[in-house]
Amino acid sequence: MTQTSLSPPDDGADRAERVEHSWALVSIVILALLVVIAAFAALYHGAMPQSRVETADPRTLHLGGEFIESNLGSALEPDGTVTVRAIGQQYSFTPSCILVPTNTPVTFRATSADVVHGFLIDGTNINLMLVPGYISSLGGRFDTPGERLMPCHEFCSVGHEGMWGRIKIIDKAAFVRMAAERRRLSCVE
Ligand SMILES: [Cu+2]
Repeated sequence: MTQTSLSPPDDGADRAERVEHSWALVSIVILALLVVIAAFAALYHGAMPQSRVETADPRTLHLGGEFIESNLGSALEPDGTVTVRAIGQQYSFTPSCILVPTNTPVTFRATSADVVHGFLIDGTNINLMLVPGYISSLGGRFDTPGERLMPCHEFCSVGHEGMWGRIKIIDKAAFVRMAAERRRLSCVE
């Protein structure tokens, strides 16, 4: 008997183990990459987990709180940014014309008073779903003055096709002058 015939037959077990280790390593690298992406999104973009979800009772929006009618429209904050509050309902937005300044960080906060609506500003990546019971929020910035359309892009029943709003972007100095006179601004005539 020779030495080689005494060793166990080569059934590929070693090779299979090596392959398994390689695949395990690939999975670990993917997991590590996802952790890095999540950490980057959380720290750099200020993304929050779903547990931070903000709610607003659609039955009492008109009675008080953030989305009462007198609080809708554009507000200049003490830090120089602008907050826009709006409501979508069958089949219009309130306010139906939103006024924002150029070159200013703008935060949109909106909700729905009835069914799901869409909040989309044409030609930008501002695109929200307005879900009754929840507050949708997104930041944006506008470089040039002008006017943009804001169609509801979630089918919300028979009058959906007539549900349009407008965004009017005006010079920052003019906006600041108007904000000194009125607490909430809009371009509704
Ligand atoms: Cu709608």
